[in-house]
Amino acid sequence: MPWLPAQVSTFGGEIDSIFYIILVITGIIFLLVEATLLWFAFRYRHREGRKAEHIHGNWKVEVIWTTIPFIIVIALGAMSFGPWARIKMLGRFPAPGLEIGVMASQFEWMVTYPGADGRLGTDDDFQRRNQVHIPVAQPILVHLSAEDVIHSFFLPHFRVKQDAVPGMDNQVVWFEATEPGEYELACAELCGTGHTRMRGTLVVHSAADFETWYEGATQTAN
Ligand SMILES: [Cu+2]
Repeated sequence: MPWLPAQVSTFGGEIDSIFYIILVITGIIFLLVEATLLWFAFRYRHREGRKAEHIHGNWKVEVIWTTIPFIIVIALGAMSFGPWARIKMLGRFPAPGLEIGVMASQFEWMVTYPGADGRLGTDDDFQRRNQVHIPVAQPILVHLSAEDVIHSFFLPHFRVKQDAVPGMDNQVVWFEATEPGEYELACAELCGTGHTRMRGTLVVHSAADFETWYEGATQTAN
């Protein structure tokens, strides 16, 4: 559909499907409610000589308008539980092909990559400001943190959005890219006067290009 950005992550399609199902259900209900409102406003408009009547509830109608939304909400919950568990539950994360750290601050993203030893949190780690480089077709695990206020790590093309809250350790998010290219990294939490400038670039490389970039980066870092 044209109004969402093209999606390039392994789980983006599932999220879009859920989004459209909810949009259709809420859209139909919205139209029905507005049509009923207009019809009632017309049907029961003021007329000379007609007196208003009091009604004291209608058991049957109340049961119907409680049961139908209940069933819809339970069905939506059941439908989205599988994708939710796979995308958000720590124990279900896939083994990462690359782990990076992202520190959000007013107003930039500091990205930390593991150095030649392949491990984060060691001396040979290196950093890039507002630049995330990843290989295509590999699960990427991001360790998110915030230095000052709440920010939100938003990759619109990947259907990824996760708050970065200061003082909270081990906020993690994962995703896997399906297409090489350059994509936007935005902050989705109003975090101060420079919020709109808080943009980074996510570069998805082919496997070979990523090797080249990574080798170059580790050499200049040391
Ligand atoms: Cu921010």
